[in-house]
Amino acid sequence: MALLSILRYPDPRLHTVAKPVQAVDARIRTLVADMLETMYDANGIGLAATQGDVHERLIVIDVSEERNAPIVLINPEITWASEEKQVGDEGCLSVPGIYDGVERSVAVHVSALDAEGLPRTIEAEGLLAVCIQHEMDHLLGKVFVEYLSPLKRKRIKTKMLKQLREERA
Ligand code: K1U
Ligand code: ZN
Repeated sequence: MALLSILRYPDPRLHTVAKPVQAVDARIRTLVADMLETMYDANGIGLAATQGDVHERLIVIDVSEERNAPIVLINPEITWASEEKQVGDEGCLSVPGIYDGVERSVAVHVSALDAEGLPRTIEAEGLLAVCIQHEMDHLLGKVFVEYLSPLKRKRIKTKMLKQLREERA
């Protein structure tokens, strides 16, 4: 297994639209293992393949306290989203240190393939529903800061570029 390097906002590659996974084969199973390892190592509750610069429709999630309940969603599609919405604070491993409120559906239904390539459906609410919507946005090339005001986004971009410059100095 290997840790993936997580793309940092405002890297333009984060805006790539992911393509469907063609076959759940050994390459995809290795990618799933690497994404889970990377998510746990970074203390995240989710990770989209996009963040690892792999532009295929694959996300991993674990919202459990014990960090022992991984969810793998390949070619996920939201089949239903509640009209009821709620604003909650979100973070992103690609935008470290930034947390802000985003409005999301309170509940979603998702269909996908699991790590074995078998179809599965999930009826999610609460943090899991929020995380699924956040990760699926990544697959569409959208980062949560794009829901914020242009002024906030500009400030975040400046802060991220400064952080990157300092890390490289
Ligand atoms: O996509 C990612 O970068 C992962 C992201 C997922 C996420 C967190 C919070 C709301 C929606 C989606 C993270 O895991 S950020 C990590 C983090 O600090 C966090 C962990 C648990 C709850 C809230 C934030
Ligand atoms: Zn994110």
